[in-house]
Amino acid sequence: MKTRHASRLVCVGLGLALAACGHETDESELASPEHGSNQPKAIYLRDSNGSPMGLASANEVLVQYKLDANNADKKRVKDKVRGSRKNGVHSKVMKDNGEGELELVELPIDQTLEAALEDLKDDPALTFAEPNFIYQHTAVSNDPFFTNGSLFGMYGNTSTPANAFGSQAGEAWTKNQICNNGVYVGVIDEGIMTTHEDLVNNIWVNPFDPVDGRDNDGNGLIDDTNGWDFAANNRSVFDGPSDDHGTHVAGTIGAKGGNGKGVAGVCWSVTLISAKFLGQSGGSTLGAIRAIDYFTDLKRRHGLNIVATNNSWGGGGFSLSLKNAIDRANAAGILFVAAAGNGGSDGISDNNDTTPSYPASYTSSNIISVAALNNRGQLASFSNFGATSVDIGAPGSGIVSTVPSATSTSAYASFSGTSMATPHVTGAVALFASLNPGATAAQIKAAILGSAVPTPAVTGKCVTGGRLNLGDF
Ligand SMILES: [Ca+2]
Ligand SMILES: [Ca+2]
Ligand SMILES: [Ca+2]
Ligand SMILES: [Ca+2]
Repeated sequence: MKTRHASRLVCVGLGLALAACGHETDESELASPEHGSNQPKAIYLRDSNGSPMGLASANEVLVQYKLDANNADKKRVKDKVRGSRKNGVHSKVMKDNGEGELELVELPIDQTLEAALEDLKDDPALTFAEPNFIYQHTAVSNDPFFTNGSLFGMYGNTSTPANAFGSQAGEAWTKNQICNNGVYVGVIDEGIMTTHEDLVNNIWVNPFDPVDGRDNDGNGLIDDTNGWDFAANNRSVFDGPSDDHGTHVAGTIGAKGGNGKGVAGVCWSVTLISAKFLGQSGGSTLGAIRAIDYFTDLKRRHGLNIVATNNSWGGGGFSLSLKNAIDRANAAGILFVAAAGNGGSDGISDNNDTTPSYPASYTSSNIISVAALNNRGQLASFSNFGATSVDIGAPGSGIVSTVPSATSTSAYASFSGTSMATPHVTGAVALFASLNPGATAAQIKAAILGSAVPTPAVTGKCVTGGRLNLGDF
């Protein structure tokens, strides 16, 4: 049976691959019991005025005992928050200064940091209790493609280098507003080069299905370690240099920043999961649906904090089954960030209001449809637009990111396309989710669209009439 085909939105200059293939696979049963949720390792704290304080360990609290606190006091303090001793320090200088022990208390998984601090604040044995903040070495990119002026998509008005038409990521970083690896993003695309030097630290390793030839987590996929290849129906999500588009997209979302190598993605720390469904000749509706449902299942059964999927692909006509899959993701609180499209067969901007481009043009409320702007804030010549059907503009022309070389070593390349604009927005979703752990998908989408900077090139050409601005989260 032939299925409808989706083509990747490839880079301008490389041509649009509109190719057919029909990988048929059995739908797997998704019937295992729910597992416990994965608690983020870090949360972003704000003070009572809403001002940013920074990242802190989500499951730890520091308690400063008074000098005369005894063991019974210390037990009472920990029992109050059902915590356990993890570490402590009582140095000579502390004693000489009349201070008791400073103890690091680990909280149980169902105890929030905020509640623990509230419970401890008036304890008579304590001078104070406070978060165990997480410090980064620096949040200024030292990545060569950032510092040499090649990475305009990450720049802001006041970053160094600067470009007002960038996503403003560089400004967020200098405020220490950075992502954390307790936030997960699905990349529905070609595969990702999981061993790339600038990605390897942010690639998901499935804790629910160890490599043993068995489908331990019961999702029908044996040893889906880094995700799954729904095109070839196997566990290798990276199959060589042809997985360049997926690897490029992944780098814009989450290439490691501040490591002195290559590029910096919007999110220096985030967990990337690959759902490969585009092979060398494209992908199919069935593959896309299986990829989308893969993430919905991971979130529903395991509680993985998957906030968005990145969808830099398009093609085909209206598919109810594909829309249904997007709606299932919506019900699980997963945003679907989608490329507006690259102008169809002639590569010249189309109006999606009159000529829909799927999946971006589905009406599902979790979709954010993204147009591409160049480094002068102009709509890219190929970029689709739509006053009601496209949401926002983002950098998508001359975007440098991670790719495999011809011999599958780590490399970098410049691509253009709404495919490249989309992951800037997906990265912004992950950043906002990192900074606001309780935010719903609808709240995250509203924040992304609400922060857009009015931009003449897209006035009346997208819902926000503006471009991505993640510098004011
Ligand atoms: Ca599995
Ligand atoms: Ca296994
Ligand atoms: Ca494969
Ligand atoms: Ca880097």
